[in-house]
Amino acid sequence: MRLHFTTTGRSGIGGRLLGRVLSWKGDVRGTTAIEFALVAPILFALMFGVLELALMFAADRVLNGATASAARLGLTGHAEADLGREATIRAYMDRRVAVLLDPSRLRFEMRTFDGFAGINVPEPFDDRNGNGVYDEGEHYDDINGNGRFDKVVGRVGIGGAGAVDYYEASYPWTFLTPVIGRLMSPDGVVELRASALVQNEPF
Ligand SMILES: [Ca+2]
Ligand SMILES: [Ca+2]
Repeated sequence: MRLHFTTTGRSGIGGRLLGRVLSWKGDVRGTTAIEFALVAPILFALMFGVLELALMFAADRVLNGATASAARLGLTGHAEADLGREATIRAYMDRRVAVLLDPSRLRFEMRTFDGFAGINVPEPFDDRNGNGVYDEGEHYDDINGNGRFDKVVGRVGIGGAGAVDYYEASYPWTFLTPVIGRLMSPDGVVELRASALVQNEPF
């Protein structure tokens, strides 16, 4: 941003102002510093934002991969010594996500069904707008008592041999870069989600 003026006289307030502007024009180093000071915060915010977006997509892949692997571990009936099957799966899940996520903020739930029938049964809800799906604000019966609406109910926990088990993970990814975070969601938090449905082996 360089200022170029041509003038024939510098009388009065306008002239004095013009004189100052012209004297600033001569100091190129100062202008460059001001330009950098103005542009740098935007540039750094963009750089961090792009980095955070890339991290979020990587975290999403980690969450999906971990959930699929946890479900595969679950269907084999494997349990570590001193741990039950469920605790073994939870510990495995925590280890897998820890590369990019904070396991203490991870929500990981397991539900079980006797067979594939009934897996698409949601908690009963009052479909006020008649669109056939649950929408935020519609009343629902919290059958499994977890404080939120579930598209898949089932019994809490995992089942034995031959049972159909459903694994669901979610993680609140919080953006540190305000502008990019606001673009993604009003509060700068994006809920990453992953789920897996498997039938247990006859272990
Ligand atoms: Ca609805
Ligand atoms: Ca519920």
